[in-house]
Amino acid sequence: MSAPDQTLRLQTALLPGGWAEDVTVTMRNGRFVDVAPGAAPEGAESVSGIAVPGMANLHSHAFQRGMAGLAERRAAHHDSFWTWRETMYRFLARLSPDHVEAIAAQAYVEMLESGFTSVGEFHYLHHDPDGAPYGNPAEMGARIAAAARETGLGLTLLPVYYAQGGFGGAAPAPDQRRFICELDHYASLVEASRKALKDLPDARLGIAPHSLRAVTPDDLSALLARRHEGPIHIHVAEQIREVEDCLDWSGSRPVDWLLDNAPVDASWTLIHATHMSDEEIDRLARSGAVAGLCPVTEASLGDGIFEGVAYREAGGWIGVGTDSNIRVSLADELSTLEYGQRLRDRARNRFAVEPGSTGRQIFDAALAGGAQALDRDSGAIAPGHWADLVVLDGDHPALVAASGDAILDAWIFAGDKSCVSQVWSAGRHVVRAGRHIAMDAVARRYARTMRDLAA
Ligand code: NGQ
Ligand code: ZN
Repeated sequence: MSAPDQTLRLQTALLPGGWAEDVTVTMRNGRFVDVAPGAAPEGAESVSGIAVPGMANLHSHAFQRGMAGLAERRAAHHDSFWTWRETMYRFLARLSPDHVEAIAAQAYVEMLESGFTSVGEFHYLHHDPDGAPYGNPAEMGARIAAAARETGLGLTLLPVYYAQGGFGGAAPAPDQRRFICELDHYASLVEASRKALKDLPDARLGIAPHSLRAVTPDDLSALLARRHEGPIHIHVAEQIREVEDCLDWSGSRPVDWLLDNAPVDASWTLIHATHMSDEEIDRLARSGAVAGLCPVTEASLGDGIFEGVAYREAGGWIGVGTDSNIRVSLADELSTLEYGQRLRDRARNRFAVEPGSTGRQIFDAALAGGAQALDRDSGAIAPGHWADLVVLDGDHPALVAASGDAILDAWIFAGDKSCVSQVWSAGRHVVRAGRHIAMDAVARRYARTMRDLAA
């Protein structure tokens, strides 16, 4: 079934060749088919403002949006990532499929409104509260797909394989029972996940061994041997304790271990990769894999600061993700990424590898890495790509005096989601005048869900 072509006349647009005025773009079946600067055909819908490619959010745990702000109180003598994780486990213990769908829809509306047009959902909440599979092994994945469908956000679903509680085959803890799979069950979960995506034309399916803490080497090999296509995501080297435990267990640091024991290439995304030696930085950069950075969450959880300057100098790929969704904001992810480098180095404009706009260089890097990580034809306003398009309000106070790359500097460092006026994901026009078209219904259901969970 094909819809009629849609033609837009963009006032200003960031094209692969640079900034252009008066650009006509034609979208067909969700993709750009024609992009022609300078033309002004009759019947085209005129779009004022500044059009930029939509960004991939390469790492999300959507359900965690529902606990945003609830772990910001001191509980232990030494609050840490690990005590946050206990809070997170307590929160997820009660979530039903309806809860997950409602929370994911709210998170996805917020992603779109902030300028993300696709998400990599790193999805591990598979089973019911007792740890028993649902009738449909991908019941929860189907709810994620429903939230993507309702909101129009592009989805790369990454069903997670989780089997052990810690390095060396440690038994999983009781509060991890909703995640745990045997290899055969996981294979049926992946197949059921594929079915759950069948009505989403631009959806992709990948796999995600959760972390080296959660998967044995044998299981990782078996998983990779069974896989035929799609991206592979894994958490790695987020916390110092994880590096130390990995050294105790294997004699290697986590990124080294993975590079030595798995065929890491451009189809891989290593989430966080916060703690790397100089050698690991170089090796990861050369592998062609994407480092999936989640700067707002990494700051929130006290993970540490990614070695961005050295990694970028080595030619490494990066993308950004909203991870815990404590704040869902494209501008904040990119500015926090840069600010971490500045705070560490006591210097400015660290992420730019060349003289010139930091905003433009971070934005370009995250566009390319994000598209690669999600296996999504996106990241450029160009024929053949999904029509993932974000229009910024040129009259917004943060942007009003800016032109060219300075627009991106202003949006990322001085603006926020209020700069975003319109968004299309794969040709679906879901944000208009700064608001998602389903936002009222989604927000009402989210409010009911949160009150239900608080009761
Ligand atoms: C997650 N989140 O899977 O949601 C993890 C916490 C873990 C982050 N690492 C659980 N940020 O890593 O064990
Ligand atoms: Zn994560």
